[in-house]
Parts: sequence; C-alpha cells; structure tokens
Amino acid sequence: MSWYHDAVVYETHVRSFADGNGDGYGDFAGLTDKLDYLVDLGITAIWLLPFFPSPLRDDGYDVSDYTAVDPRYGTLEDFARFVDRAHRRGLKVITEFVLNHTSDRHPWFQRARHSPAGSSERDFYVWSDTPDRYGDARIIFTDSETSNWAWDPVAGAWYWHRFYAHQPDLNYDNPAVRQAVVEVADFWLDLGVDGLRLDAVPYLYERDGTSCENLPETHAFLKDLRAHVDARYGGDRMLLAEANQWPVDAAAYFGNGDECHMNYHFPLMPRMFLALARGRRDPIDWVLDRTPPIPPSCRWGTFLRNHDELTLEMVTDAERREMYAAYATDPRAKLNIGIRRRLAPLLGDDSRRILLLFSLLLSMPGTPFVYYGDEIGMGDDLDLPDRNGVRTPMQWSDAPHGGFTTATPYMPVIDDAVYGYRRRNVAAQRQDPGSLWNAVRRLLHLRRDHPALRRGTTVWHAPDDPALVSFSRRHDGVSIHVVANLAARPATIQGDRGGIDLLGGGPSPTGSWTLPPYGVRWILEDR
Ligand code: TEU
Repeated sequence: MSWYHDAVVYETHVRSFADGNGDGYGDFAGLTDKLDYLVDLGITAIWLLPFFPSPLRDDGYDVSDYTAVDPRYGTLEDFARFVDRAHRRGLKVITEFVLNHTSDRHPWFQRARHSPAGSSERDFYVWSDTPDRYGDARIIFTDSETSNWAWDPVAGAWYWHRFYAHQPDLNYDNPAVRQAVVEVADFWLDLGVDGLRLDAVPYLYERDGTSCENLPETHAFLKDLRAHVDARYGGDRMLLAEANQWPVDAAAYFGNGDECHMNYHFPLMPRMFLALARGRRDPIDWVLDRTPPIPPSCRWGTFLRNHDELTLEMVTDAERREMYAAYATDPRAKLNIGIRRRLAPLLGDDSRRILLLFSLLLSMPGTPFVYYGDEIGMGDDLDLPDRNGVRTPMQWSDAPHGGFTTATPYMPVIDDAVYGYRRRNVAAQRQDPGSLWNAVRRLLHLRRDHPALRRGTTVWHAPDDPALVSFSRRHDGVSIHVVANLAARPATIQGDRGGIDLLGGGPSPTGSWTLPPYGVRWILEDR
C-alpha cells in the first residue's frame, strides 16, 4: 500500500483559500498558514488547482508558463516552502499537470504560429487547412464552442482545441512535445510534489474515424510517462488521471498497474446524487455492477463535488433529465453538460442529506476527495460567470470578507442570508459541537483511525428495502458495516449482526432495527 491508498485529499485553489499578503488574492503564504487547519480536520493530502502564470480565461487551466508560479500567488520559493511545511506535517501535495493544451498566449503557441508549416515548432500543435477533420470528436464546452477547430490568421491555418478556442491542444504525435511535457513533470516532481493530476488526459491524441478519446496512443504515452516517473523518483510519486469516461474506459487508465495510479470515478459521482433524489440505491448498484476490477496498486478517486460543474456527461439522457429536475431547478445552474452548484445548495442545505453523502464518500472503497468549503456547507453564486460561482473565497470567520483577506477580494465572498460568511464560517462551526464541520471532522478522524475503511475489502449487501445502501469493509479480522437510508422516510434493516455504532456511539442492536430518514450507521461488528 502507498500513501494514496490511505489518503483523504482536499481540493482547493491557492487563490481561493487564504490571502497572506493583503492584496486580495489567496497565496502560498496564506495557504501555508492554514496547514494546521487541514491537519486538524483530518486531511492527509492537498490537491492544488493550477497556480501557474495564465491569462485566467479558464481559471488557470490555460497555462502560459508551465514552470513558474503566477506572481499573484507568490514565488517558486513560496511554493517550495509550502511543500516543505506540508511534508513536515505529513501532508502530501498533488499539483495540476495541464498536459493536453496550453493557453494561446503560451510562448510555444506564439512560436508555432510564426513558424513554417511542417516545422517541429509549428507542429507543437495540431493544424489543418480545413475545420472538418476529426468530425467524430464531441465538443465538450457545449455552451461556449461550436467547433473543435479555430482559425489562426497568423499561421493561416486551423488549430485543434478540445476546450476553449484559446486553449490549443498540444500535438502528441510530435516527439518534441512528449519530451517537453515530461520535462515539465520532472520540474515539479523535483520540487517534491507527490502527485500530478493529468488534466483532460483522454484527449491527448487524435485519429481519423475515432472519437479522439482514450486512444491506444494515449495509453502508450502514459506507460512511458509512468515508467519514467517510477525510474526517476521511485514508487511513491502518484499519477492521477482526470478521465471523465464510462467505467470500462476509465479503468483503462490504470493499465496493468503500469499507467496511472488513480483515476476519478466520474460515473459513480452523479449516481450518488441520483440515488438520493430517488431515495433508492439502484443508481449506485448499477454503476458498481459495471465497474471492472482494477489492479490492487490502483485506486479510484471518489468525490461529491469539485471546481467544475457536477458533470452529467456519464449518465443517460433520461438520468440527466432527472438530475436537472432534482438539482437544477434554477436554470442558471445548468452549464455545459452539468450543474454548477456547490454541495450544500444542491442538497437544500439539509445537513442530514449532506452528512449522508459525506458518510458514504468517507466509508466507500476508494480515495475520497473533499472540495474546499464543503466541510462548512459553503454556498455558491450563480450570478458569477462560468464555474466561478463554486470557486468563491473560503469563509474563515465573520470578519470582513470572511477573514479571507484584509483587502478587497479578487471575487466577492458569499454574503447572502443563508450561506453568507457572517454566519457560515469555520470559526463559528469549530466552536459548535453540532456543526457540519465537526460532523465531517469526526467522519474523517474515524476513517483515519479505522484501516478497514481505508484498506478493507468491500462486500455489498442487498437489503430488502431499496432505500438502504449497505456494505461491509473488512480488514485484518475487523468488519465495519455501513448502512445508509437514502429516503425521506424511515427504513428498516433486517437481521443485523450488531456491534458498536461508531457514529452515534453505543451498541447497535442485532436483528431488525429502523434508520430515520437519511440516517446512517457505521457499525464496528463484534468479532
Ligand atoms: O476538465 C476536463 C474535462 O474533461 C471536463 O469535461 C470536465 O470533465 C467537466 O468540466 C466536468 O467536470 C478539466 C478541468 O477540470 C476543467 O476545470 C478545465 O476547464 C478543463 O479540464 C480544461 O482544462
């Protein structure tokens, strides 16, 4: 087992977390000052969204310099100090590797468009004389783009982009590109980074007559990258694929244990919300029945929300309609093929339902990811463009701007009557034993203290009541039985073995007993 098998990963943007120098932007100084907060919460690893120089037209996923820190967030020395302080606390650091595309402001693209057609510099990107090639590739940012090709007047040619038109795709058929991106990986791994998130990795290569996703060439490149990383750094660095694909295609990013160590389980995530909307476990059963076994050294990354829209790319049309009806009653919440809302607003700020999903996330197999602010039930702002509404500054206290900054923040701090920082903040909830923050912290600490929840095998049960999710995590003779009621009505479990209820404390009865609406039990079974 390695660190990422036992990890709980906290996702945040440096810019959104804490402002250390009073300029209105979160930065590495501020983030470093909050490391003890993350340790106390029970976090073991931090995933940082892109902090590289960028025009910020895709919030940093439009990189204009791969081996620097955007000065708004600090310097490379500040980053190195952050990594050192994190490591001293036993925290691992995962950074972004936006390897599919650059910003059109990147010097590579500027050089390419001014270089002769057919030159290696020009062929750092994918060019065509017509916008018709690779017609089977879907458009991903459907709200913003109508083609995967854009015209460049300087080059006098069309260039390929799977995301915004200002994000030209790199050409992985060019060996100079493959070498250049490996050097980027080495730059950050040399600085002590423990894991790299391979952004948009399914789209690296293009081939006529294909969807241009999950191609064999991509998996061959990943095998080479993994071999390089293992040879140069030993076995404890981690590659995390962001492959938003159906289970079989998603599992392919593990290879035979010789590609990525982790991949997010995107198809599971929406089905946890769908199961809650239905009050039935069948969406979860459906996707788990179709999830293939993976190499034992690999791990699924499980999550509820993240910095993007709640993606509905991996559900059926009928399921998508059901999800929109249940969770996007405000039409502004729809973005591309998803819902741009945070966890608490999605669940009507019902702490029972929020805790139900957190309890499943933190007891199911896989390595869980927690999106910053969801531990206090932070809200969102649908008036902000794109996905910015789920990326507002962290709410630390009822001080001005939520204690995030002493200046005017880069983006407004949520200040509405329900989710506003004056009442919804870390300081208030840390002092309140009955707060969401303390309940999430308790779940995280229980997970930390019980290896069965991190490393255990999983046996899924099928209780008579379809509202119940029930599974056992078993490790070293210890068995923890998780039972959750997805319905807004009581549900009865039959013939339970009983034990100690880790959540409520005290004995859990044998035989039949009833869970309240949205109730959950983690039962440490008698040996
Ligand atoms: O998203 C890549 C991706 O495949 C998206 O379709 C994603 O699955 C969808 O937005 C729902 O999550 C990554 C980043 O997460 C996103 O923030 C970037 O905008 C995108 O790459 C381009 O870099």
